[in-house]
Amino acid sequence: MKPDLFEAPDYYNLDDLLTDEHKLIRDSAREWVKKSVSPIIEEYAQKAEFPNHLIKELADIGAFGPYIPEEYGGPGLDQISYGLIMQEIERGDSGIRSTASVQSSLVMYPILKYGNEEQKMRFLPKLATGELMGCFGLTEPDHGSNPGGMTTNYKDKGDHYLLNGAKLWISNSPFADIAIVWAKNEEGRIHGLIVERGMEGFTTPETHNKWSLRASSTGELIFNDVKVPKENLLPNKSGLGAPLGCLDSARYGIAWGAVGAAMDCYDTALRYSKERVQFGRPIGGFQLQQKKLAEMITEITKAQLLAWRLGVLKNEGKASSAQISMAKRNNVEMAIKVAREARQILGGMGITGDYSIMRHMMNLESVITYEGTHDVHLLITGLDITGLNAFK
Ligand code: TGC
Ligand code: FAD
Repeated sequence: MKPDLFEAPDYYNLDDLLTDEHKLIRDSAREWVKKSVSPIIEEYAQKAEFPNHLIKELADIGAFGPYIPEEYGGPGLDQISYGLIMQEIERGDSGIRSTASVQSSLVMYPILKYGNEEQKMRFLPKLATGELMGCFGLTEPDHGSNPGGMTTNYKDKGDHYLLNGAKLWISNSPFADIAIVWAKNEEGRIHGLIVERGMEGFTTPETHNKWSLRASSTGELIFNDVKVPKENLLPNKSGLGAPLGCLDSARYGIAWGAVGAAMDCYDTALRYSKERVQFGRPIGGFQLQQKKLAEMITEITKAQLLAWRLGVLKNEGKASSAQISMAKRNNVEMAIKVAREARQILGGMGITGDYSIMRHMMNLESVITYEGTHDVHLLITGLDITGLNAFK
């Protein structure tokens, strides 16, 4: 891959909206991506392997649970800091951002919000340092967009719970030490359980043959009469709203992350358009290429503003689930469109691994599907504005 010459586009001076602390956090994540992600990511994506050696470094830049309070081992940052870290990591690769999102919003968040004090003290500090890695099991082979239909279940056996079922498409499952698993009890009520690697009957086979998110490890979670200690049940929230609450946090991070991927594609295409000469002049001088670039920076700027405003609402505790859905949907679609246009500007070179664009484009095909598909988020907006539920 070519050297990383990334210069972040900031067409509307959005830096003026950030505090010095935000900029410091953002810049250190940006530098880390340049130093540690860009030089190796193409190779890992090509061989379809997660770069495990980045785990400790991700923890060091505060990417695991940025908003987790210091008393539980987190850095206690605000939501805009969390968003900026996700933006910078996804500027490098969506798969690396996935690992950070899952650890932060889908593993640490449910333990923080729904766990008891003992669970928080036992797991959160080690998750913050990457000593423990986690995954989140909601999706099942027959229940993706409709997780409420899940069949994974547990029975009360007196001194333990007995867990059975299967989860599919689980980021980080092949190497995770713990899994937050959503399962129904005998009354059909959904609860979260902390399932630990090594429990008998629990396996995590890897999913191969992905054309997307290749530097992220994806797999299954299979539970065959797994005895889960009673103290591993998350006691403080039940029902589908519990896992969906975690998704709100992760979807928020994706709204920022997708902007990072788009910024990288735009910056690469802009630089290329000024250097590549055809018909005796840089292709950036042709109106058709300028149209692409001008539309890209316009859409990126709008998405940056949406993410920032959502961050302010999150900090104030006022962001609704539907607002988060709108930002996730808009910003991921924007990023895919930017990636497709940027790839064309590079002509044939755009399909090679010498540049990041094709990898981003392929990655974003997962990002537009996971954490609620593009269609599902549209229907959430539809429900919010009409009051009429298209899912029922
Ligand atoms: P519905 O009847 O609407 O709601 C059930 C209960 O949940 C509450 N609720 C929410 N709570 C918090 N946050 C949200 N976003 C919420 N949305 C709904 C709701 O108030 C209700 O509470 P209660 O107390 O009345 O019971 O549920 P439904 O069955 O009709 O489904 C609604 C729908 C389709 C929107 C929802 O199921 C959905 O979002 N489906 C998409 C599934 C999804 O996003 N899966 C993601 C899996 S994890 C993943 O992809 C990780 S990838 C990570 C990575 O690698 O980065
Ligand atoms: P389906 O739900 O079968 O949807 C198929 C199509 O039907 C979609 O286009 C969808 O929009 C459409 N559709 C469905 N319902 C409706 C409707 N009511 N109206 C209109 N159209 C509809 N899950 C986890 O739990 N944990 C993870 O860590 C995780 N990581 C993932 C990593 C990757 C790389 C991928 C690809 C997925 C991951 N997922 C994870 C699963 C992801 O959340 C699901 O793929 C997603 O929710 C969609 O479910 P599905 O694939 O079963 O598609």
